[in-house]
Amino acid sequence: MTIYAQPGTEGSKVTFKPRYEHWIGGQWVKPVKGQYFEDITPVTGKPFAEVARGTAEDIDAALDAAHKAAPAWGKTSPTERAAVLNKIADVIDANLELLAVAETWDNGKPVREPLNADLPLASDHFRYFAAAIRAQDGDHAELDADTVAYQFHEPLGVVGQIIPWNFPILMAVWKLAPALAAGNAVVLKPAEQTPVSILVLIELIGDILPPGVLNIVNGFGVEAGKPLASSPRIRKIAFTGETSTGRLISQYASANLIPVTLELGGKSPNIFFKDIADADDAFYDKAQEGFALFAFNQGEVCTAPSRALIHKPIYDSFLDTVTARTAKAIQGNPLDTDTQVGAQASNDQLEKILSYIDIGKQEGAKVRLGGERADLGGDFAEGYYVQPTIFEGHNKMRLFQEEIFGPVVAVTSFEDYDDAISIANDTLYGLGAGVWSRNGNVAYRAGRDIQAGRVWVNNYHAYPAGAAFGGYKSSGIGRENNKLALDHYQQTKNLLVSYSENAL
Ligand code: TXE
Repeated sequence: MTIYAQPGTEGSKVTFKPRYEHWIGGQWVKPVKGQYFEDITPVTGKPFAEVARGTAEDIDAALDAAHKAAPAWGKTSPTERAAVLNKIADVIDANLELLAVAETWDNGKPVREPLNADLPLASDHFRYFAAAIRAQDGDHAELDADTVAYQFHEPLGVVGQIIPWNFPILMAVWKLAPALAAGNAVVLKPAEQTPVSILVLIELIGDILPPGVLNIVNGFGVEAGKPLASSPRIRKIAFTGETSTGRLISQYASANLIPVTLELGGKSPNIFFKDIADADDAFYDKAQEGFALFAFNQGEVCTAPSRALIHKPIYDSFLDTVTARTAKAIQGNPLDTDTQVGAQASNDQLEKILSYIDIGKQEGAKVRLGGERADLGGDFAEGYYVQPTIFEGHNKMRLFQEEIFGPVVAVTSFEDYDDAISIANDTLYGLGAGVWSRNGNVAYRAGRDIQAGRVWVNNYHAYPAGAAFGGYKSSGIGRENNKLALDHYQQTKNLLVSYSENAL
């Protein structure tokens, strides 16, 4: 067990600056309008740094820098760009504890997550796209004996990226790695709730990239995000966040006829078939863990398994077991490596979750576990903690249909295979899903029948760089991860060459 010192106290791995600016053209730049906002740590509910409050003028300055840098960066060889990405990965690995403490302080997640997942995944992501861009081939078609059509990948130029607050560093990296690998210059806006950990990363990696290739403008959605997403000076916008905001981003982008990738909300079903009770102990244990993952990262995960569907014959016994197991999850100081459930990212998010817990109770759902704000006392009394909460109800309830984005799972039973699939697909969303069965036929069919972009079969919450990720239905457009993400950041150039000596 390690308990990291709180930033600002003796022995802390990270020392935050009192004030953070924008990162534009390879340097720290003050906001044109001179305004700042406070970044609050959800761990204690107290402000810890001021951050530049960006506006359209700052976005313009960042776009100027990006346009200046884009042509030369776009012409570097894949080998050169791969070397830069690999260097960034090395710096992340070398600063693991510093970045993990910064991420925990900014977002509230237990430090074991960035140490073991977010940051190792982030450095691996850069390495994956470094390799992918070097391995990417063009294409050609022989149209006739004298005519060849060559297909080349070219960078789009300058792209915009808007980031959420639930995995601040990892979500930035998911977008940056393919964009930079493909040779684009980027203007990125972090979420206003969690800007600082990304800026701490920039302090470490900023000089590795040529000035202007990566620019960060901080600020709020309408003030800074909208001018970025609606600018005619970007060739693409990538966004992760709420579905309703995703619709707005689409509208802004359509005015300029640029492509969008949207990674939006979810209400992911996690389906437990009856045969798991007959499986060996290790597998049954793994399935129970798969249920309890709804509280992972405080439920602030777009693919959180927030609806559990349990086969009727095992409903009571499985629910008793997983309720007891979830009750043992350690909630406490997020800087303690033993802690499994930390703080919600913001006061707004805390209030949203508590209001959904009230809605659940009013709808007549039965609380099996939790159902209240968690009071940790001491330093953490003002922090944003919610007890892991298990509700029983039915799929028509708002609890089952609306994204809560908290450590709250809505549980129901199903009769048979068809019933399971019909409940699973009775949702606006289609981002993630889980299937637990030792019967290969059932598991495979369910994986194919569920309308979601990622179905985990006999595992959950794995995010390897090589596995394509994205939503069906209202959960989004396009894919991240996997080499196919490069397509979203590249233009196709077709060069149609005649080698014939004859006249046309
Ligand atoms: O999201 P927003 P919020 C869901 C989750 C959460 C809810 C609200 O259910 O409770 O959304 O969170 C920027 N033009 N997810 O309000 O508003 C904003 O500044 C341009 C799921 O924080 O979508 C931030 O950088 N940009 C999700 C980013 O969009 C705008 C992760 C996300 O903020 C903008 C986060 C605008 N008009 C929340 N308005 C997931 N899929 O993982 C806001 N932004």
